[in-house]
Amino acid sequence: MSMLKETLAAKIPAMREEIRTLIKKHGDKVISQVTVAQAYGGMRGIKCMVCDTSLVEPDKGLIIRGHPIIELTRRLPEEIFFLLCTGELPDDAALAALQKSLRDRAEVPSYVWDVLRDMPDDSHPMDMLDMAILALERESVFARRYREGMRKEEYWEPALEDSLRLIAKLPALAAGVYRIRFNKGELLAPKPDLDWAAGYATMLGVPDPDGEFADLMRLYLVLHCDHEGGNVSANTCHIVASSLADPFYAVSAGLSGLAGPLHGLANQECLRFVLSIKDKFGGVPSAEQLADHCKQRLAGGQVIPGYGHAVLRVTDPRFVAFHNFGSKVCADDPVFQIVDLCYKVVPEVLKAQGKAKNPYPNVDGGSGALLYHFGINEFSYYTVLSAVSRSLGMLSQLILNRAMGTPITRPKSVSTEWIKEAVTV
Ligand code: NMX
Ligand code: MLT
Repeated sequence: MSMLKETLAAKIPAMREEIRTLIKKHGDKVISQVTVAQAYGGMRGIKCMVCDTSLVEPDKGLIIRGHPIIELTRRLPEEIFFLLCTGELPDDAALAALQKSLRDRAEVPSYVWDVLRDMPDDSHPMDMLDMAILALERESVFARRYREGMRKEEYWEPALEDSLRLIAKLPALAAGVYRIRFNKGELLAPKPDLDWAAGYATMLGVPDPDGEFADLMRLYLVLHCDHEGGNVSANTCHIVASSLADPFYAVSAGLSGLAGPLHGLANQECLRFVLSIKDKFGGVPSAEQLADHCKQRLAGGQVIPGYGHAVLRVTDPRFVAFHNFGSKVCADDPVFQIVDLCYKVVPEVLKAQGKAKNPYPNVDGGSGALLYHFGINEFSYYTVLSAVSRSLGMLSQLILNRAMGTPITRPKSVSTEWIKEAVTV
């Protein structure tokens, strides 16, 4: 087993003790309060859950274990998974051990391919990925060990094993979804000598003579990995796993949340929006034309995909990282140029409308243009790429929650009648 397990095993007793002491000494201290508007408004801003893997600062963006995301863009996703789980970046030996653990678990059972091939031709790629993960649930070591009667302190170990099994298979599963759904021919064999993201790039079958597509995949899988605990997918995964449903069930549930257009599906919607602009104006419009187009869209009651955020109040650093990549590899591509023009125009349009609390681009504002540049023009596939990455965050949060003995989630709901009475006393 990898040094990841040993590192976690060494840290978990102190982490448990720290939390036990905190609750014992300060369990009755208030850290947040809830207003009526928050109870009706998506619980925005209420501090009522703990996530140690990462933090989203409204004015800074994603910070993973103390590292701003923009400083991690040259790392491999496997390194980020180690960091999310343990708070440390792996050294060369720990990275190699983790990569070997993934390679050893990468084979996808043939029944999963049968399930995917039997699905209707027009299935959304996210349906297919979800279905594949659910089909794999029968492989869960956590579920088996639970049935056999494992001790609570041991929960994190099979949770880690299931997580490694799932992460190991995700590149092949996701690439298989692409090739089956879009009739790309035979499945391509994984190359064992490649890192996780480059292996995925190869299995997709995208021509990549100079390795730029593999670089994009590494960046993509790092940037989408985690966004603290309250976003829809992480929160959903957390709640489902709190019932001790195993990691396959929990990740599949989280990814169903990611498939919503206000969350992970925004990247497909965003490219659809950018391409519709290209079609309408026969290329890159003027700034004035683009502003008018956006105003019309807002007047029609539609959102501008790829802009706004529930927590961030600045340009998402993940957008900046994608934009920097695009400026290097495809500055002349008109699709990227429209993304670039949106970056200059849309914030002013949203500010003038005065509704969105954050008028700046989020992670999905530009990534689709880069995938399109490399020939992945089936944009219903884009959320699958985010899903592969986001599984790293969901699973690291899950492993830590099982290690800390986090109980089943069960907040109290109240009725509108109850609120009316509460506010009139
Ligand atoms: N375009 C138009 N209107 C917007 C936008 C936008 N991009 N963002 C927010 N608003 C509106 C929002 O619909 C709401 O309107 P109303 O009062 O009529 O309901 C108002 O502004 C206030 O919303 P906020 O409090 O600023 O945003 P909220 O926290 O509720 O939602 C998002 C956050 C991300 C769901 C929202 O900004 C949005 O719908 N953005 C477009 C979709 C998108 O890009 N989602 C991807 C997010 C990133 N991800 O990976 O998940
Ligand atoms: C995310 O990456 O999950 C999104 O930015 C949404 C969020 O954080 O709420």
